[in-house]
Amino acid sequence: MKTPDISVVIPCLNEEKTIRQCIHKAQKAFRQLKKKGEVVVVDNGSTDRSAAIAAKAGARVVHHAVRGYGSALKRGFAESKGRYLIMGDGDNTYDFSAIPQFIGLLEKGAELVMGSRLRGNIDKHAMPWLHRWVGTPVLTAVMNLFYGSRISDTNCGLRGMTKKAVHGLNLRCNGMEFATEMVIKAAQKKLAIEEIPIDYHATLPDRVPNLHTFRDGWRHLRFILILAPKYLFLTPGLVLFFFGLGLSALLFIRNQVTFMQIPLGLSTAMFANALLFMGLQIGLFGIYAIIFNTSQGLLEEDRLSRWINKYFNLEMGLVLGSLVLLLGFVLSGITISILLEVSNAMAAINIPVTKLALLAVFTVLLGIQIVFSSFYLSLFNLKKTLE
Ligand SMILES: Nc1nc2c(ncn2[C@@H]2O[C@H](COP(=O)(O)OP(=O)(O)OP(=O)(O)O)[C@@H](O)[C@H]2O)c(=O)[nH]1
Ligand SMILES: [Mg+2]
Repeated sequence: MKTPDISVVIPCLNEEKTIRQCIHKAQKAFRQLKKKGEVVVVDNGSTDRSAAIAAKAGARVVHHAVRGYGSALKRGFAESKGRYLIMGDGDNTYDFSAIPQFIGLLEKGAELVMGSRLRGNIDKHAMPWLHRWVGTPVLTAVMNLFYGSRISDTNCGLRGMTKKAVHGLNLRCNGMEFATEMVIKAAQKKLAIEEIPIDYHATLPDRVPNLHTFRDGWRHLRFILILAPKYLFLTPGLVLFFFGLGLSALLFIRNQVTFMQIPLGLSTAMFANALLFMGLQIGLFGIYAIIFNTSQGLLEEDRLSRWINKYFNLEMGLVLGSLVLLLGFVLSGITISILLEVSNAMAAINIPVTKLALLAVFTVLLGIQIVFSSFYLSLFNLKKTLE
């Protein structure tokens, strides 16, 4: 028997009312294209008649015990025989009649073809207002900014790809982050990504939605952020560091600095130094995270990560750290000698405003520290997302 050119993979969890229609539309597309195709339905422990209906409609049904959207798709891709793969949901929200357009682009050399609901037609009740105008555009914008993709609907579940490309991506997420992971890795690998506008239909009114706006939106955003240490840690860290350094240097060099007629003194100097310190701290988080990501094979190496892996080693850190410490000791020595000259060494200097400033500065620092540390620590929990 001739092996199929096209494999349509449908992850399926209790879709008995719609799965048949999805399969039929895919088969119609194969006939239209005059190509041999197969529909692989990955049943994820459905408790309804989905599997039996799918088999009767002519699909190859694969049972996969590990739950999750990504888990089902990974299995489906592994089972597929076609050179071109199409993925789409079994709830009849995506229109498989668009398959020929996807195949057309793949034949022209695209490696990943993304559907775009936002550029196509969305049925009146198909997408909640918040997803249409906030969730999807924001997540897509962040993806484009962080990973250099140029797409308009990162969450779209109707996609086409070559089998070769998808196997090279080493996709690991079992949950719905799978959809995001695919775009991140494809963009990083600089695959040829194309996009086509598609229709998006409403689900049946009695279907219980699996997607929870805030919980799932946040799950995607969190995944996008923690895999982008360059933007999450390194950039804010360097901004804080250089701002603190600049301000600190300015206050040190010039005796009288005023900002909007307010003279800047000791409290500002303390704040500037604290920012400098915190900037370094967050920048270091970025470096740890980049080394972690590449060592675990979570992300492809790029110029920055290669540079960091090359220069940031223990010996370099020890030399740099010792030099900074030495500088600190020298500055402390100078400070102590000046203090001894101008005051009684035993007298406590007690300026109330300075105390308050200290409290304020360190409360801010503590806040920043907690936010970035929790992001950093969440990297270690990434295993849960990947299993
Ligand atoms: N959520 C979820 N979907 C699964 C799973 N296994 C297979 N699927 C299928 O994956 C496809 C996408 O799931 P949907 O629940 O439609 O996800 P969605 O379109 O993001 O969200 P809503 O349609 O708004 O609930 C459907 O065909 C599901 O049947 C699973 O374990 N979890
Ligand atoms: Mg759906």
